[in-house]
Amino acid sequence: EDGYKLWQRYDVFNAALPAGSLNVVGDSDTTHIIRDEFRRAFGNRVSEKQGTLIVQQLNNELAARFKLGDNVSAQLSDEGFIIKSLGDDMLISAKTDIGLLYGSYHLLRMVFTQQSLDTVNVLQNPKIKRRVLNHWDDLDRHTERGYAGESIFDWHRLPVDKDQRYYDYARANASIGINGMVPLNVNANALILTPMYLQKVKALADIVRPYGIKMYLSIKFSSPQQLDGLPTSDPLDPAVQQWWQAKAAEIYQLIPDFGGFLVKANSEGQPGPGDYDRTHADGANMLAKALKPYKGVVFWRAFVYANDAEKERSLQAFDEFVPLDGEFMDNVIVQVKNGPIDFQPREPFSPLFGATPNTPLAMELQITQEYLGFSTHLAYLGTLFEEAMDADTHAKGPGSTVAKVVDGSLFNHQLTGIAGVANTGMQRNWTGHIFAQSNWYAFGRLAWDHTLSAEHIANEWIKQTLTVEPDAVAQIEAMMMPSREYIVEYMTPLGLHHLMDSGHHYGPGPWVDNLGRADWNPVYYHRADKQGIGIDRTAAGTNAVSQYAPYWQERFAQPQSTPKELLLWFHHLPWDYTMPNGETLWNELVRYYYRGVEGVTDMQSRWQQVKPYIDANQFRQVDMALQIQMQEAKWWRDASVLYFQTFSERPIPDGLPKPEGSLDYYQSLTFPYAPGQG
Ligand code: BDP
Repeated sequence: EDGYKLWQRYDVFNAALPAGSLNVVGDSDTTHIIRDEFRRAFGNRVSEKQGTLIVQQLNNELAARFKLGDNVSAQLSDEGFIIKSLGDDMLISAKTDIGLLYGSYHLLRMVFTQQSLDTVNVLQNPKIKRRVLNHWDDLDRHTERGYAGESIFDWHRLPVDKDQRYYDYARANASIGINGMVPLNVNANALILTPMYLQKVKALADIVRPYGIKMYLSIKFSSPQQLDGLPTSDPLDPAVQQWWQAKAAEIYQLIPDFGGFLVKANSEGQPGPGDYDRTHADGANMLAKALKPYKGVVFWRAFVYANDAEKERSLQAFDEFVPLDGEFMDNVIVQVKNGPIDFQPREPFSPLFGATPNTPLAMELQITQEYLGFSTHLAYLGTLFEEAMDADTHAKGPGSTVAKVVDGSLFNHQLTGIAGVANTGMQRNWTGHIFAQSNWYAFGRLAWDHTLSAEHIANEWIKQTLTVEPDAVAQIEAMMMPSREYIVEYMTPLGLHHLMDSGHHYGPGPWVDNLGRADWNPVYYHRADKQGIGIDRTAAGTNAVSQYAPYWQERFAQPQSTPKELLLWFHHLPWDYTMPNGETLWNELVRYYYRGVEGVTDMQSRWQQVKPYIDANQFRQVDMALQIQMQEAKWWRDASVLYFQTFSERPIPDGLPKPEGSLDYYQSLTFPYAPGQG
């Protein structure tokens, strides 16, 4: 088993169709996919029951026969489904074939996670409407922040070569409810909008459509100039507006259900409306207007931070976007990273969530592990995603979670979306580390239903991917659930952040202080000195706390009431500051670094215990990755502790082994060929 089949192995155990026969009604590409999927899952195996599994769009007769109730249709969205058993028969029904497909995948999940199918009565609708993978893949197949080989999109051979991988990609996404894809990096290439490339995009769109997946494109804001020599890309210039309208018409001619544009503008060197003294709303609305006749939308990213030595970086997106609340057209959704800085192992929620009642916000999560150990560290991110969703903004009192902002329920928005930065590549197992598949899986599952727990999702994934043996499932769950926290501990404990080395972001670089911009340097974020460590974001410091609701302002104002995990995110504290358990900050900090490494030891020993239940090839791959992770966890720990010790001038607490190398040694390491660079 090389991991190619992801969580769709179907051979973890031999299951039978949960009925005597299958009747899929319909003749669309999607219903063919449904038949094919059942065949893959069960071959010719059927249960001893006599009944039939019917997969059919809803009609009155079915509703009456299966006692679905009068208003079942009103309860279902276009993507929703019901599964109901009646005697020996079972029905999967929906208003659309895509709903049938989702229902079928749900039933397969129930079978392969060994849930009881005696009496099934399920009705589900996705909570968030646009569930989109953002690939940071370039046209030359380099993947920015990709650690699983080159891009799966072979633009050179498209549109003729419709690689099987594209179909398998679509199957995997559909099985977890992902319904949108952006195949091109947000650091976009204008060429994607040329007729030649649009033909290639069309070929991909045609492949994924029957799986319920819409195509979106990242665009370069300066495309009118770059592609057609216009003198400007000013969004208020009529010729520029016309250019985009004509381009939209051209796209929809080829791809009638095209989803829309994703835009990184005036961020990290990308062009944007700011180049012409226009606002983000001016830029987004120009594109939104071009897409509007076709029901397309604009995902406009809020990941912006100017080169402004005066204003601390975490403040900037909020300050730029909150004043624009209400100015965006109704087919614009602003895409916000989960935290205020940049996908760190732990961040507080972005204060933008809850602060823009008149602007729908999509949340952007990073599935690829740019800051969490690339594809050699076992980091189950279901827990991170869950933490991000469940964070309570208190924007409208308690219970105003980020999830409710994103699913539209808090401020009553119909346009809802969530994006995950993909971790796919050409490696046989797609993600470089088998456990990294679980993060793709968790993203999809949570995007569909953010009330699912990370633990539940891990359990589902393990059973479909690795083993159903109960003891082994429990052991693997015990590896996955704390795995992200271990990484936080050996990289950035207690609210530290942005301590990675420059450019490639591989390994520790807390000492880095020489980059072109102050806020690219780790020293900007940890501010360690002889007195203490941490960045003061209270009113006495950068005052980032003021961007949160009063509930959090009060709590973040004092170290005693700040959650321990975010302590040094909000406070600069003396080395001898007394922690709740009576220890000094220095001792606690060091202990966390060591604890993270112990966590990796624990994962290693659990992995050895499950060996008899895991495919030999999968076992080996994870075993080797854990060895690398162990080396790198120690590297992070030792380099960080030695570096911070030069400020604290305090000993490593008794009982802990001394670091293996010297600080000079760690500082001398260079990695010119680290993967996935920007
Ligand atoms: C950062 C990445 C960079 C991306 C940027 C973004 O290092 O490669 O281009 O985010 O989200 O985390 O635009």
